[in-house]
Amino acid sequence: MILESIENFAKLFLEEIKNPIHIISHFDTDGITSAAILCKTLERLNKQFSIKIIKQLTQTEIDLFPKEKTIILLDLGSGSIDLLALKNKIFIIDHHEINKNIPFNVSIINPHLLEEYEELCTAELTYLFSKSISKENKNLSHLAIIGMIGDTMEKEINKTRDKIIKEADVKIKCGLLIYPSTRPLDKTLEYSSRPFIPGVTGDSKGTFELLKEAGIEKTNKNFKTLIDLTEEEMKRLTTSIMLRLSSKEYKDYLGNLYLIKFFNKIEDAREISAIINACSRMGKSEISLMLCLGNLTARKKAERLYMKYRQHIISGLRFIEKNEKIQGRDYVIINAKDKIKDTLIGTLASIISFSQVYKEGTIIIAMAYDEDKIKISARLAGRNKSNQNLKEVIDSIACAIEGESGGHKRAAGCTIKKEYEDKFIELVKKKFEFEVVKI
Ligand SMILES: [Mn+2]
Repeated sequence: MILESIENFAKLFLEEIKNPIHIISHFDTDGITSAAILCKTLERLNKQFSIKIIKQLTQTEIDLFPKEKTIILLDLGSGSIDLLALKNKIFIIDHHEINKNIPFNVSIINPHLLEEYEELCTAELTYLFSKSISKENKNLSHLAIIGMIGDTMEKEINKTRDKIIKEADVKIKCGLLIYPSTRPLDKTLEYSSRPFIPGVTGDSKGTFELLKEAGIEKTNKNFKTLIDLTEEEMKRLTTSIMLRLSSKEYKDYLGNLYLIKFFNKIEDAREISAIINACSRMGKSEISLMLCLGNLTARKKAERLYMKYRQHIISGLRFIEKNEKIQGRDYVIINAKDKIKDTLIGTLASIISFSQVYKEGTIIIAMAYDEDKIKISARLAGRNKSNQNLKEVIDSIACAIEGESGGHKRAAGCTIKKEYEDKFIELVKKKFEFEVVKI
């Protein structure tokens, strides 16, 4: 089903290929890996193209489409499909929800439009597209895996995904989802914040005790990495860590590690995904793209950026901790203004929602400036208990002040104009104080 529509889509695309091509892709891991697959595919067809990586497909971006080129959108476009009735021929590969009125100038691959829905990310779809153009592109499958991990889809393995995993020669290792899995274990455990392991995180003595208890010893100068552990060692380590976590918690940290070949080394796909994501969020998507294309200089730059990114996250958390917040009974508003990058505010809100700073069910609203706009992220603290639907809340507030919003029940966000900063805060307060009265 899906392969058939991808083949038709590829046929249409190849007919257009004499025209100059402009790729526009989303800046997260899925978007970047998709763009890398398409770049390689076009390169192998000896086809010239231009490319732009963006945070969001806004009307301003659409107005900037080069008029004479064929456009291909990756991991974008479904949400704004009604704005795309243009003179350009537009191709879209995407997996976000979509209404069914597709303009005449648009050809699209989106699993939601198929009779039989199968969950696939854009990198996987782009890979299937690329492979239908040439079998030679099979060696791009590892990029599809990184994209899939980036969109956290590894818990659901469907038929098509299973095939891609096999083609990518992924080694799947069952065990602990502690991270990074390719660094010596003592460091990995000591710096582990998700999960926070009592007596181990931030405690080097405690870390050595745990490793001793699990019977893991130094080989040569260093401890083994998580991915190098034997099955037996993994079992013992898992037991020792589980004993220190609550039962509710530990289920989240058991799962599959996806080991792929990247730059001729075995790597944890999550780690590569985190590096790509970090570069983009630091405003350097071109480096994440070059990294996916196998560029060595980009790899070095990317590692440095990744370190810098983690420092930004830590200082962002510190900033939030130290500065004044607007605190209601069931919500907290963190207005970071220009002190935190707009591309990091969502990640920070997520980290805070997972920590135990706010009681279960508290609504965390974090705001940061993005030029003349404000990026807002909303998260629910704790795990799964609250019935609050954040998307509905944010949609209704954004709608009242000409904002653009999106997301789902537990994590939502919007962008508003800066002039509505106070108005937004006022609306949030009104909304929740009203709800308290209602109860
Ligand atoms: Mn995606």
